Amino acid sequence: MKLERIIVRHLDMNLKFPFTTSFGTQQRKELLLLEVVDENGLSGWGESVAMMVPWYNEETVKGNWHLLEDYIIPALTKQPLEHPDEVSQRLAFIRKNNMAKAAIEGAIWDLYAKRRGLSLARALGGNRTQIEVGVSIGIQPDVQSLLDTIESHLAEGYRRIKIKIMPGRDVDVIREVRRYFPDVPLMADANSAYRLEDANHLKQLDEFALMMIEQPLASDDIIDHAKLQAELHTPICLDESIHSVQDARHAIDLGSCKIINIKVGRVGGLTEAKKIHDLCAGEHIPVWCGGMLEAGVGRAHNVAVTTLSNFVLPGDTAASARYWDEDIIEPEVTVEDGVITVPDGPGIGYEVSREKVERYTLSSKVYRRLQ
Ligand code: OSB
Ligand code: MG
Repeated sequence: MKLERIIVRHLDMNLKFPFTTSFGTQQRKELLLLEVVDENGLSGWGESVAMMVPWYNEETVKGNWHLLEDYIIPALTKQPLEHPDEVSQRLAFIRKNNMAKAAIEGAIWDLYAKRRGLSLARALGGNRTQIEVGVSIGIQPDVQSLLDTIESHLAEGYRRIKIKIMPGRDVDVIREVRRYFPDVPLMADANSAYRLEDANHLKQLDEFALMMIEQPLASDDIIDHAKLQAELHTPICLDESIHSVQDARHAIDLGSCKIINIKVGRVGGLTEAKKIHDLCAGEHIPVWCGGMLEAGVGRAHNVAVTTLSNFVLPGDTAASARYWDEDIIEPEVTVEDGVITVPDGPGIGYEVSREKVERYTLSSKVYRRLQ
């Protein structure tokens, strides 16, 4: 596989709703869309999930572009690639910057699958034809709007509800949610809003039979999470803290979590995501696929990875129409009765609409292979 051309596009899209977490509110979504073109003119697509502001991790949209232009693209166009697994090896000299690496690795995986006439799900070794999904609901202005939002998503068929929590918007809110929805599969995501000193406060959550609490403590911590897990009945799920299969092993060994949220961008790509998946399968740690408010290309990658067998809990991959008036892929990702039917066409299995991409593109740049 020779990468003849790589096109980086900077898109600006409008979310249908303001999304509020313990770190802030976002209404617009800027993202980098990556297209890699091989010697036969075939294209593979990837999406960077870095945010505009380094709230979730240290990466940003602009920072990703710098890494891609100055280090990542030159390293990958130097010599042909046989397999997408080589991408992470070739980029190992770059510390972290996992979302920038994952964006182009995803495009190369898509291209690789298309060259073989395989769906990306199959190329990864996945075998599900349908995946179960839930929805992640941001912090709402008041409890009534939260209850209304939950009700409408349940009516749409979503299989589990995740709500964002933060100090002052936690135990009382979840008590109200449980009063109205006593049996709904429910979980809470704190995005690192608490400290170990809050353990007694967080123990109050044990009475609500939550499926899990996601990333209660610091975004780089696995030590205090182990101490907290020893005090809580509610399973802890790690999101922000897991950047690699090594991190996953450490967290499992320490007892820092009972569940892992796999985000392809956070761990540097599909190859590493698969390694974490396989490790967790062997350790009887269930995994699920997180979300970063992806546009269609990133969403399609999430659908494909979720077909691996140890993705046993519903993920955050909601329908395109939940986020966007108009997504950039055709057809859009749709959810029926809480389930997405995995496309079986080559690669990601959704067509990228160049016309729609054009509409959201702020700027773009073409990089050519050095002869
Ligand atoms: O912590 O899972 C998170 C969105 C942006 C950054 C971090 C997170 C999220 C979500 C949204 O929870 C999931 C989605 O609907 O894409
Ligand atoms: Mg999270």
